[in-house]
Amino acid sequence: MRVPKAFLRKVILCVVIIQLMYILTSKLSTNEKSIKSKSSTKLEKISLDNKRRGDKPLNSIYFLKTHKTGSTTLQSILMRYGDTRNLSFAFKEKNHELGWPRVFHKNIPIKLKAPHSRYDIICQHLRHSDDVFDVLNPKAKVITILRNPTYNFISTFKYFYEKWTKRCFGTINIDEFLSTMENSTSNITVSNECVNRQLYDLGMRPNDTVNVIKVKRKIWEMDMTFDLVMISEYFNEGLILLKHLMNWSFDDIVYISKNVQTKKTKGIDVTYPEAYRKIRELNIGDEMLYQHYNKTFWNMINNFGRERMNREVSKLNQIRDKMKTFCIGEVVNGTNERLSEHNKPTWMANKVNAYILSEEGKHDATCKQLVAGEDQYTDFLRQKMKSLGYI
Ligand SMILES: *[C@@H]1O[C@H](CO)[C@@H](O)[C@H](O)[C@H]1NC(C)=O
Ligand SMILES: *[C@@H]1O[C@H](CO)[C@@H](O)[C@H](O)[C@H]1NC(C)=O
Ligand SMILES: *[C@@H]1O[C@H](CO)[C@@H](O)[C@H](O)[C@H]1NC(C)=O
Ligand SMILES: *[C@@H]1O[C@H](CO)[C@@H](O)[C@H](O)[C@H]1NC(C)=O
Ligand SMILES: *[C@@H]1O[C@H](CO)[C@@H](O)[C@H](O)[C@H]1NC(C)=O
Ligand SMILES: *[C@@H]1O[C@H](CO)[C@@H](O)[C@H](O)[C@H]1NC(C)=O
Ligand SMILES: CC(=O)N[C@H]1CO[C@H](CO)[C@@H](O)[C@@H]1O
Repeated sequence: MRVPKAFLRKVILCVVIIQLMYILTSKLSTNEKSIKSKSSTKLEKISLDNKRRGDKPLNSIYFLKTHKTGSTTLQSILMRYGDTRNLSFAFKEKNHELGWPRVFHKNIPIKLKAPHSRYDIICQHLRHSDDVFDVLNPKAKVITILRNPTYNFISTFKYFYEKWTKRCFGTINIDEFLSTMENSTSNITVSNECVNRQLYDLGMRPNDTVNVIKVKRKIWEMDMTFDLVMISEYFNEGLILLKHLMNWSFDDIVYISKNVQTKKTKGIDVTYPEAYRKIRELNIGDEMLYQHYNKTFWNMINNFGRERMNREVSKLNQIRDKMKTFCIGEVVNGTNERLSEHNKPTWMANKVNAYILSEEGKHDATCKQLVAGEDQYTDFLRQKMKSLGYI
């Protein structure tokens, strides 16, 4: 049987193409695998049963504090932990951040006096750079927290400086913004530093946060650096993982929510589906980041055991309920005159809630620590570090 030449050529071409594709994809997938196995080393190394470190709780931690993610609540847990144990913190002489929005530089925090040289805890707002590791206790665990980028965006829009919102979006009214986005056909271009704010806090330049390749590289670097990336939507589960990472107790992770907006960003406004699609697109870098770490997070929970997690979360909730009943008299608007100085919100007070302590709570050190405002607690700890001779 004679086979036409043209047909043979086609068959050969096909075979060659298929082989090429096979080689390419297998190469790609091994590449991916090697990146994966490499990148998961740090996150998988976490020993959630604390045998290898000799049962001692760990006292050093770097928390990269992202904006509008529930990070103030987590920060207050770390400040209380360090306060109770006289640990050292990285602070500036004044202010309550570490140079944000400038990228972190090791000369920004106040130097420690000998024999201390490296900070036990870094948990103030900063824009990440690896300089952090030059001044941090080398044994420190490294954590951060991320939130669904769409809610993070809306929350930032509503909460941040009006000047910033106006510069970025031309209006400070979220409804006006959404309704304009909804039917506008032109491409949305938002100027620098207006979107992908989580990657921005993580140290990326604004232009790079929309570059898919660079975002992937950033995620890969983070996989090598971070011991735990918490997810705001599963805050309590994250705390349980933190507790095990650090070998801390339930009492160490009890908290009272901080800086919660009185009009919380809970869901999306269904009037503007198209606008929300565009917001998601604009925050593509943060979206990739979030999807990746949501997966990692749930892998960690599966390794930990779902049942075990549920048990621990409900125990945490029981302890929190008890603590709240004991400590809190009343939840009020942040501008309420009856708030005492040490727990008055100093930032956007009219937009967040605050707590008035119960009679017993007013005389209890832990209750006072639990509700202390971010700025006041920072001032207090800085003063204490001076009196302990750390700085
Ligand atoms: C912390 O420092 C204070 C003041 O020196 C001291 O009274 C207290 O015992 C210290 N606490 C711990 C846990 O070391
Ligand atoms: C957008 O356009 C649709 C269809 O023309 C219209 O029904 C809708 O009201 C518009 N939405 C806004 C927010 O202007
Ligand atoms: C939107 O951007 C795309 C890609 O950059 C471009 O091809 C398209 O023409 C733009 N559309 C408008 C209406 O500007
Ligand atoms: C970032 O992007 C904007 C808009 O595309 C451009 O004007 C600006 O020069 C870029 N900045 C840097 C540092 O690349
Ligand atoms: C995060 O992961 C969980 C578990 O896989 C999933 O149920 C949830 O929908 C994810 N969340 C988002 C926003 O993707
Ligand atoms: C909180 O109080 C301020 C000032 O009294 C007021 O403008 C604001 O609307 C109040 N917020 C809420 C949620 O009640
Ligand atoms: C505070 C705390 O969680 N301590 C634990 C540290 O790890 C050992 C060994 O797993 C436990 O027995 C402690 O309870």
